[in-house]
Amino acid sequence: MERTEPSLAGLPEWGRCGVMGIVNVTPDSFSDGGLWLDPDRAVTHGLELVAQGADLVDVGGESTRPGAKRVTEEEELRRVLPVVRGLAGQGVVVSVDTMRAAVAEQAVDAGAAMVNDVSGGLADPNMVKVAAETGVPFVVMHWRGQSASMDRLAQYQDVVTEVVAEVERQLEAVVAAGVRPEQVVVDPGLGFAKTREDDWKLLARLDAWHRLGRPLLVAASRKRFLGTLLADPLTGELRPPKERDAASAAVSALAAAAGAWSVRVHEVRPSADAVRVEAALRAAR
Ligand code: PMM
Repeated sequence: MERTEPSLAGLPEWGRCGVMGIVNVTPDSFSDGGLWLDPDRAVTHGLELVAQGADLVDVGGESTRPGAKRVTEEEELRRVLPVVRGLAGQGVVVSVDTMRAAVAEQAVDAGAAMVNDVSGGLADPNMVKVAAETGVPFVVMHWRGQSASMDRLAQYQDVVTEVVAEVERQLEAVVAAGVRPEQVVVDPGLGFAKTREDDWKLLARLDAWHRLGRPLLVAASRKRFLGTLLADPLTGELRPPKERDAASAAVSALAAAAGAWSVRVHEVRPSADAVRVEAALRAAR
């Protein structure tokens, strides 16, 4: 498939699908909750991810797993800012994973180069203004509502068409509110108001995003649809999150082949290798 590489304000070009490593500074994220709550450990982990081949590191202080309760803004800032500052201070390209305008703004002041808002500007009325004013790349992910209720919102006639159209509308809305189109990254939001079948259908049709003309971020890492796919055939028990990394890397290779701008993963090395394999194949054509 044709590789569309629209320019993305202020970020380096990798010449292949990028790898975004995840540092969740949370006690309750579904696969790594509690591991990186201490800021020094979180910074060390982020640097390890870069050493393993991450092109950028996504720092988040609030879990968005289905059913998760929201943390206060104060607590989110306390978790995220020292880690953003520590990593950016060492030259790492940092993205901040937040739905709050104040967190995004202060994280950019602390050195973040990108804002990853899983609500695409819908959760906080001030977010789009902050995205416009800071001018950094801004992720518009497909989102239908907060984690506490999102599983009920997974109702589609034709999931691919509807998800792309809803993101396109939000892309138009953020641009109308002052965000430059070159800032925007789009994301199907796998697992957010999606059934397992919806996630597979979206992955099967990543080409449907090309018409938006914006870089595509794919975040499948360790998600439940992979746990279900790899469930124990005897007991039906889901494969635990940390044992979904080979499948996550397989998705990375396929997403790269479908022209994704970047994949977002917990375990970086296998996906960093996978996107390099895909780039070598592409170059040999
Ligand atoms: N998923 C999670 C968190 N942040 N950001 C983007 N852009 N896209 C996603 O699909 C996404 C995200 C949930 O996964 P985690 O708890 O493992 O970080």
